[in-house]
Amino acid sequence: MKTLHNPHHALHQGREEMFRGRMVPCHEVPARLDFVLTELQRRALGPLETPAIPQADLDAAIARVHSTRYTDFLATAWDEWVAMDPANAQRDALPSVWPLGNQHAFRTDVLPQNFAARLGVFAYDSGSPLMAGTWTAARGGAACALAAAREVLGGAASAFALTRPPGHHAGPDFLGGYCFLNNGAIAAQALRDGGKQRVAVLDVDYHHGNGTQSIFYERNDVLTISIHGDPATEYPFFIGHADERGAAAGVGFNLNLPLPRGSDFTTWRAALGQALQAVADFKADALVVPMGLDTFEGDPISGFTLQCEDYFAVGAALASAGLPTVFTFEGGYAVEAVGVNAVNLLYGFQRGG
Ligand code: SP5
Ligand code: ZN
Repeated sequence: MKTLHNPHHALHQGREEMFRGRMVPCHEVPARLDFVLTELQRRALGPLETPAIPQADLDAAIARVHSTRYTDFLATAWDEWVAMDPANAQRDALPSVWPLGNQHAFRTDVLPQNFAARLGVFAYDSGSPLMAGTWTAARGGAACALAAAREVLGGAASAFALTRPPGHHAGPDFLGGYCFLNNGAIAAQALRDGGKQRVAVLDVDYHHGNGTQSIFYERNDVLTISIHGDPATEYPFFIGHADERGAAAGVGFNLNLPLPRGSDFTTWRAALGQALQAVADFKADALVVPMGLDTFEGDPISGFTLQCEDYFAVGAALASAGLPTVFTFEGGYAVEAVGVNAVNLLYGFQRGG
């Protein structure tokens, strides 16, 4: 399996995130990717490359899943943050005011001139700091996702987009959950545009893949599935319940499998079986796996109890779908273990189901 990794990832390096009224060190750190890369080298899973994608192709692929209003905002966000106050150059940008949902009569059709307010229109939490290199890093990640999709379209059995910041919480026009551009959605759409008729996205991160769900919610050509901590107690809290089945043409093409905090691998694996049955029923011809490793017992912000060895079985089960597969790198915050866990999963996949 070829890995496409993002040479710009470390340009995104948040200092602190807001947690319950105070600032705490960021969990989503550059070392996460470095541990995966080192482990990939050590165990020789396959070639390691950086993507070679023309800028115009990249822009087009991003525009297939994100609104221009949102990407225009991201492209200039840092400069506008600093323009508010030169002292802002020393601090990451975080929102502190939000319009809530439209049912509250707060308007988002008219963008405020005040940048901090505009940030609140496009961000749904205060845990996802944005800095000078965020846009470059996020674009570099989208290029990995597109390059991985092209690998598979070119006939490869699988490819891995190893990038951060992660993507699965980013929606058509919003950031959050450490995510800015939805790499898994970009890969899924690129697979569709490259000729795959039915693409399944099976999100195995601890947290619900709300961004991906939102992007494809009204579509029947992309099946979105997520196995995650029950939003009743777990982030992102306001979405990810089992009764969200899709809308309009997409009714029946979204499947949420929330599990209680504390669930072990036996429980998790049963949900994976259900997810794979849905992929088979859908008759998908390609698969995208937003691969979070925050289901690991040692994860500092999550609540499942998977062990390092369990990831081999996860990979093997995913391989049993028998589909060309793109993996993206999502969460996983037990930094020293994330490389081993990621490569165990990919090895399990490569060995076959
Ligand atoms: C991609 C991904 O896994 N995003 C997860 C975003 C979770 N954001 C909220 C996490 C709250 C962390 N709480 C910190 C506790 C410090 N002791
Ligand atoms: Zn996560």
